[in-house]
Amino acid sequence: MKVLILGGTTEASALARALAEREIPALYSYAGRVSAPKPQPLPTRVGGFGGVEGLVDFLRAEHITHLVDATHPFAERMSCNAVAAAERKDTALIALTRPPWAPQHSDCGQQGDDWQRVDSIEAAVEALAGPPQRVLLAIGRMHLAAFAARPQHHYLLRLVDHPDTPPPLPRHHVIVDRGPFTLESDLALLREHGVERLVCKNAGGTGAAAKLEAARALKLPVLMIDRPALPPRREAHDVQAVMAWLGH
Ligand code: 3Y8
Ligand code: NAP
Repeated sequence: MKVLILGGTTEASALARALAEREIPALYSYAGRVSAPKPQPLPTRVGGFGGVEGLVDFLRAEHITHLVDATHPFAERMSCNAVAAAERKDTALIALTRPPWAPQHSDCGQQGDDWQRVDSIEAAVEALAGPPQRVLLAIGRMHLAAFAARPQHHYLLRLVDHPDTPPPLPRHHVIVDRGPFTLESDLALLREHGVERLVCKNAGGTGAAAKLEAARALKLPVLMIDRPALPPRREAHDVQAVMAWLGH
């Protein structure tokens, strides 16, 4: 058995630890999106494979028997490539993915979450029409340019790395931080910057959920971007289920 983890999430790191502890032969893969990805307890490769073909070649060259797609729910192209490559190479595939977050409804007097759900980054930009607001844009770096269409807002940007070029947003403030985040730090962040609205992706999981708890406490509206639809594949929601699938 030899496992390849397509990583980049809190759950992928937890799986890497579980495999390393049991000394199961495995490799960890990052896309190379950030300057210093978290070190892993497994041999790690960084960078794209070169599409489906490249991934098939890699699976063959490294004698991979089990492919675990533990990428983020918005890593749509990687997940599609994993399904195609696993099919072509007849490699066993499982996705380790987190259930989407759901809004909490009002109970025992506490007001429910105030979510507006949209189905894409572009729809989120559309929804930001209207008078200037102070907006926490917690969607990372790759899709900031789309929000240049709504220059009236003041954007608080949380990025993993300092941007190499200033974001195309006339009014913004950059915070460099990587998760997992805590309720305490996200409450302080929202208060300190007078945030009036959040924009975020429905990542699920625990690493980025603190901002939603903080928004709930401060009764702030959330513009929630639903995750893209992915091709059908076997899915697990926790490390134990993946270990069981691997026969451990
Ligand atoms: C390179 C590798 C771990 C993994 C930690 C999780 C939690 C913190 C929440 C906010 C939201 C965001 C962003 C986010 C989270 C975890 C997890 C998660 C969101 C690292 C990492 C890599 C990346 C890539 C990066 C993206 C960006 C997205 C920032 C490591 C830290 C916004 C997604 O600058 C860039 O180009 C950044 C790009 C893809 C999305 C975007 O569009 O910009 N993640 N994030 C991975 C690679 O190279 O393969 O160093 O750990 C991993 C983590 N990011 O082990 O604890 O599991 O989700 N990452 C989102 O969810 O909206 C931050 O700020 O509240
Ligand atoms: P993506 O758009 O689905 O993938 C684009 C290309 O990046 C893929 O086709 C592949 O290149 C390469 N790639 C992506 N993930 C890879 C991995 N783990 N190992 C090797 N190559 C990878 O992916 P993304 O949204 O840019 O996400 C990149 C990474 O950041 C992933 O590891 C993901 O888990 C992590 N991440 C993403 C988000 C997010 O919001 N998207 C949030 C947290 C973490 P080739 O076609 O050349 O093989």
